[in-house]
Amino acid sequence: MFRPLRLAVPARARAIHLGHLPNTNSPIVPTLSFFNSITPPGEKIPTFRVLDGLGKPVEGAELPDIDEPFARKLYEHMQLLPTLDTVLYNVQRQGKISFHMTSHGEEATVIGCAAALEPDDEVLGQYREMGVLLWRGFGVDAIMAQCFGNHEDTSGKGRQMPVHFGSPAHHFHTISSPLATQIPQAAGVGYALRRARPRNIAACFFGEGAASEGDFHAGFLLASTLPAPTLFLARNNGFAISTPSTEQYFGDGIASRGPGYGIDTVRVDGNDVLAVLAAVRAARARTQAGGRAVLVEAMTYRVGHHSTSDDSFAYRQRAEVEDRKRVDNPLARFRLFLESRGWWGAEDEAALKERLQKMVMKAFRHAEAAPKGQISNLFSDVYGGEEPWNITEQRGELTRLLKKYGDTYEPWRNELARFKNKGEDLTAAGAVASHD
Ligand SMILES: Cc1ncc(C[n+]2csc(CCOP(=O)(O)OP(=O)(O)O)c2C)c(N)n1
Ligand SMILES: [Mg+2]
Repeated sequence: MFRPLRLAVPARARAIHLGHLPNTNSPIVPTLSFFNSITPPGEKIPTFRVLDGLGKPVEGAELPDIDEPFARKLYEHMQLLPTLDTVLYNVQRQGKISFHMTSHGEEATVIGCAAALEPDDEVLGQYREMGVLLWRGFGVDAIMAQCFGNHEDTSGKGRQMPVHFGSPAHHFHTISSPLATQIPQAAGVGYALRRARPRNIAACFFGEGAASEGDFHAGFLLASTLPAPTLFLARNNGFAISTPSTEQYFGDGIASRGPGYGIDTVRVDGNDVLAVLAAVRAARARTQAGGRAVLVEAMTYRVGHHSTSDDSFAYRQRAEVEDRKRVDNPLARFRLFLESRGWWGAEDEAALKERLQKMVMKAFRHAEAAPKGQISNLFSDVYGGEEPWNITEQRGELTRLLKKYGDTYEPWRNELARFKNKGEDLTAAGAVASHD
C-alpha cells in the first residue's frame, strides 16, 4: 500500500566503489554533497488518503475492510466526541468543573486510531484521546465522574484534573500533564510486552508539540535500540497551544524523524477516518509482526481552543478556523461516504444527535448531583506499604483545620457539604489531629 521512498542521496554514490568503513554499509563517495531530507530535493513525505474532501474514494484508493455496522459505529463515536465536548466545555464555563480539552477537528484521528487497535493494546495517551476510552466502552458516566471528580470517579478518586483519565480495565494508562513523559514510558511498556511475548502492543499518542521535548528523543532512541512492539501515533494538529507547527520545527514534520531512528513511518490524512483506520491497522500489524516500533503521523487541525484556559483567537484568525471547519471536515466527509453507500441518512442523523444529547445530559446531571469522595481519600494510595510520616502529618494538619473551621467558616462549610461524609471521616471522634 505504501511504497518505500527513494533515497535522495546515495543513488549517485552507489555506482562507485572506493572501499568500505567498519560498522556501516555507507558507500564512499569522492564528491561533497549535503542533504537534509530523505525525499528527493524539494519533495515532502507524502500523505496517505483514501477519501476526498466530499467523502468520495480517491482514484486508486484501497479502502479498508469495513462493513455497515462497523462504519456506523465509527461515525457514532466520532459524533459522540463533539456532543460530550460541547457539554463539558459549557459546564466548565459555568464553573461546575475546573477544566476541559476538546477533540474538535481531530475526531477522525482519535476514533480511527482507536478502532484500528485491539482492545487490550496498552494505550499511553497525551490528554486529547478521550475517544479511545469511549471506543473501548468506558462510558459517558465514567467520563463525567472523572471530570467532576466525584465519588464514582474510577480514574483517580477525584484527585486528578479533568480529562486526566486512566483505566487499567481498558488498558489506558493514566494521563499525566507534563508533556511527552508517556513517550519513553511507552517504549518501556513495549519492551515489557516483548519480554512477556503476548499479542498486544503499546500504542503511544502524542502531539507534534510534545515531540519538541527531550523525552520524545529519549523514547524514540529507546524504541529504536531495544526493539519492541511500540506504535507511535503523532497527532499533528498544527498547534502547541499558541505556537503554530511552522514555528515548532524546520524539518518535514514529525514523520521525517522516524527514519533517523530507523523506525518505519507513514504519514496519513488525519481528517480521513478510513485512511487513519487503514494506516494504523497496517502499522499495528507491522509493529506486532516485526517486533519493532512504527510511527504514524496524522495530519489534522485543532479547530477548538487548546483548552478552556485558552482563547485561540488571540493568536489565529477566526477565518482560518472557519475555513478549516469546512475544508476536509472529518465528520461531514465520512457522513457523505456513509450516505453514498446507503448506510446513513437524514433520519439516522437526527436520531443519533437526539440520542447522544440525551445520554450526555443525563450523565452530566447525575455527575453534577453526585457527592465527591471522602476527603480522607486524599491521603490514601499515595505510596505502597506503610504510610510515611509526611502523609500522616498532612492528614493530621487537615484534621486540625477542619475541626477548627469546618463548622464555623462558611466557605469551608459549603465546600465540606459537597463531600461524602462531609469530612467526618477525618473529624469524627478518635481521628488524630496535629497539635496547634
Ligand atoms: C513539560 C511541559 N511543558 C509545557 C507544558 C504546557 N503545555 C501543555 S499542552 C502544551 C502544548 C502541547 O501541544 P501538542 O503536543 O501539539 O498537543 P495538542 O495540545 O496540540 O494536542 C503545552 C506547551 C506541559 N504540560 N508540560
Ligand atoms: Mg498540537
